[in-house]
Amino acid sequence: MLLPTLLWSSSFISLARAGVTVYSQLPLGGTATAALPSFTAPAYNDTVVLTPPPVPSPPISTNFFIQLNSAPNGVQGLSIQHQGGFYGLSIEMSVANQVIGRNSSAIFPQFLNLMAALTQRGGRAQCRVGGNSQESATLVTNITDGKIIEKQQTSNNPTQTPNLDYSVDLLYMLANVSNLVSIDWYLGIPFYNPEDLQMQIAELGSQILGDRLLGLQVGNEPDLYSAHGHRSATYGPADYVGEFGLVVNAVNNDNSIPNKKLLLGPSLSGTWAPELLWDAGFISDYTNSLATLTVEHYPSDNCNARFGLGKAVDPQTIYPSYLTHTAATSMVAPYLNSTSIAQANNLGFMMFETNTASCGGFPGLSDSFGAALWSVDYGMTMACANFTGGLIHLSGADTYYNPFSPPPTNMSAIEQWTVGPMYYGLLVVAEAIGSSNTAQLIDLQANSANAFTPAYAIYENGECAKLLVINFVSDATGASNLNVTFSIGGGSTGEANATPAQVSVKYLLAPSVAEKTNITWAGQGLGGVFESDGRLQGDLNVETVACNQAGNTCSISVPSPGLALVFLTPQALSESTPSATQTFPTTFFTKTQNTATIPASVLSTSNGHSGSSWRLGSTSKEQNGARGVVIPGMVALVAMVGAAMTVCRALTR
Ligand SMILES: *[C@@H]1O[C@H](CO)[C@@H](O)[C@H](O)[C@H]1NC(C)=O
Ligand SMILES: *[C@@H]1O[C@H](CO)[C@@H](O)[C@H](O)[C@H]1NC(C)=O
Ligand SMILES: *[C@@H]1O[C@H](CO)[C@@H](O)[C@H](O)[C@H]1NC(C)=O
Ligand SMILES: *[C@@H]1O[C@H](CO)[C@@H](O)[C@H](O)[C@H]1NC(C)=O
Ligand SMILES: *[C@@H]1O[C@H](CO)[C@@H](O)[C@H](O)[C@H]1NC(C)=O
Ligand SMILES: *[C@@H]1O[C@H](CO)[C@@H](O)[C@H](O)[C@H]1NC(C)=O
Ligand SMILES: *[C@@H]1O[C@H](CO)[C@@H](O)[C@H](O)[C@H]1NC(C)=O
Ligand SMILES: *[C@@H]1O[C@H](CO)[C@@H](O)[C@H](O)[C@H]1NC(C)=O
Ligand SMILES: CC(=O)N[C@H]1CO[C@H](CO)[C@@H](O)[C@@H]1O
Repeated sequence: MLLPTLLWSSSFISLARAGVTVYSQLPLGGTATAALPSFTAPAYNDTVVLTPPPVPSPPISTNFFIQLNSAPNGVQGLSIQHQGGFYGLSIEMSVANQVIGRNSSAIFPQFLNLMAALTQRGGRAQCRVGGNSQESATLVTNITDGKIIEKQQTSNNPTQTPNLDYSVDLLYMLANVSNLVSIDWYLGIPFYNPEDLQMQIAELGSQILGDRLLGLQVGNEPDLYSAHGHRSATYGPADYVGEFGLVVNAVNNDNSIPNKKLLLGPSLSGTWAPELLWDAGFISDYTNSLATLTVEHYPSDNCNARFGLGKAVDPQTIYPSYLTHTAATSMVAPYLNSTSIAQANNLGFMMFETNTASCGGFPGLSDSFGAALWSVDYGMTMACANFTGGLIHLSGADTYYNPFSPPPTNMSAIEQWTVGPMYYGLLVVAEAIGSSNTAQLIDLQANSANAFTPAYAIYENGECAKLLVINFVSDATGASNLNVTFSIGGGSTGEANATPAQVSVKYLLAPSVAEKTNITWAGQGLGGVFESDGRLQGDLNVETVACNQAGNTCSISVPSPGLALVFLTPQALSESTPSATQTFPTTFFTKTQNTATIPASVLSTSNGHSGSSWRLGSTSKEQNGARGVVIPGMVALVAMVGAAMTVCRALTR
């Protein structure tokens, strides 16, 4: 096997190691004994709690009926069949060494545990390593101290995007992860300078990840390139289509990239309508090169609070808009034409990067139980609308929306990870869509399409397998708890009665939508700030509900707030309920000092920016503000990398 020369040189240079990391052995679940050091709190330690929206007045109807077909055949508008792992993660490339592992042989067991919980339910998981930081990422042979990733101070860069250096060991790390947990990966080709393409990540990614590499993104939010100063003011959809062709040619002429159908685009943020790209020939020109069509979108942004950009948004004021089904349907509506165009062209269509709000999310909102309900409703709505996947973005410790966060590097000897509400959304959707690769969904328009009580049916292997009901109303009195009665077959379906004698129900629960840490899924949780080793804790609680088989009905309750996933067959329950937890032991923790900091202004282009007001502010480069402000958490990790060993073994594989 011929490998690029870079591989060889990296192996030599990394032989020069620097001993800067000290390890100590701690027992699994070891607890802190020392006082916490005091410094600016990371976002996940922010104690801001919002006030839940008032109970709707007039009150919603809490008793309603759902008629289900027993087989998919009779169901109008059922979605395409979905693969397991529909809902995955988009990991900002610059934090991969804080979230996934330090290098190919020091993978964080907490990450593996968290991902294993998803793959045990969904059969596999999809992860993207990329974002704005991929756009200027350079494969280098010699990062100081053998780190796999290093961010450069970029005071000379007019758009203040971090230059990211990475070593090939980053890719070996991803391959090693996939050997332990069933994760498929997406990477991105740097695209700020299409005349001087850097194809190493495509070449090495293909060689090292093989079939585990699902796609290579070409351009992250190109509809913002002009506003962010990466292209001229006149840059438009046709220009992007033309530039995309340069990558198509490069791939087609590159023997190191055997799969020629791996490219992803156009990854629009919502500034250009996708139709502009379809009309410019994007799909017809590149059908043989495209793996999947992609878009990226956030419903709002917190850029004003974070960077003084755009309009100020008060989290409390917009909180209610997240807590209805309309949030999901309005996010998905602009793409309905495109998911159908994708289907007609035998292409997937993914929401490639999304979360509650760009610029780090909103305190008290993005890290609340309400965000977990929002994310389930959003994921299910995308699946109903024939998206083929959605990736929830995860970035540095300064963001409120992370599904999970490692502790600050200099505290990790004594602290555990923090799991946010968004992670529970991933868990629930992993179970709802399951691992059969046959799941077809329908939005039931339940309760006369009441926006506070969306419900979905999930058909698998030719039968009605699951029912999911969300109650967005936060009402501690219990007066808004739902009593949902359903029938399978019979009634208007023309099918034989098919309601089973009993069903199993798992609940996603918290005392209020504003709750931040006391969240449980089927009785199990991942604790609060610094409390998780990535494994669900507590006893599994699956409720069995007896149905009225003679009357062909079944009634389940759904607390306010809360969510019920009803398993209509024993197979559906066992498919989504791992009998044993796959566990990766926590064998070591770092004890390093933070060694590098980057300005807040750099973060302003590296946290997934596509909120509506972002474009306005970013046109003025000087407003990108606050140079030199230190953000704890967004730091480069110090580690020793011995890529030489890895490379030699890879060569003999
Ligand atoms: C951890 O890092 C922060 C930010 O760099 C610093 O203020 C704090 O003193 C450090 N704590 C320890 C225990 O080193
Ligand atoms: C987290 O918050 C608690 C309570 O506000 C505070 O005591 C602690 O120092 C904070 N920890 C960090 C790492 O910010
Ligand atoms: C990662 O891969 C390298 C070789 O490719 C191997 O030496 C190392 O043990 C692997 N680590 C894990 C955790 O699998
Ligand atoms: C869907 O997109 C195609 C291609 O751009 C366009 O011709 C058509 O008018 C669009 N249809 C709707 C309903 O927007
Ligand atoms: C999804 O695709 C299926 C199969 O083509 C179709 O019947 C259904 O109407 C589509 N749903 C939406 C919302 O476009
Ligand atoms: C739920 O609704 C069903 C059907 O209307 C009814 O028989 C049952 O008593 C109700 N349960 C509760 C707890 O109100
Ligand atoms: C946690 O939430 C549950 C409801 O989901 C509630 O019964 C319990 O009392 C709460 N525990 C604490 C410590 O607040
Ligand atoms: C990875 O990092 C660990 C801890 O820093 C170190 O012991 C190990 O040698 C490194 N492995 C490689 C392959 O670089
Ligand atoms: C010391 C050393 O070898 N530095 C080199 C590191 O790599 C860059 C390019 O990747 C070179 O420019 C440096 O000279």
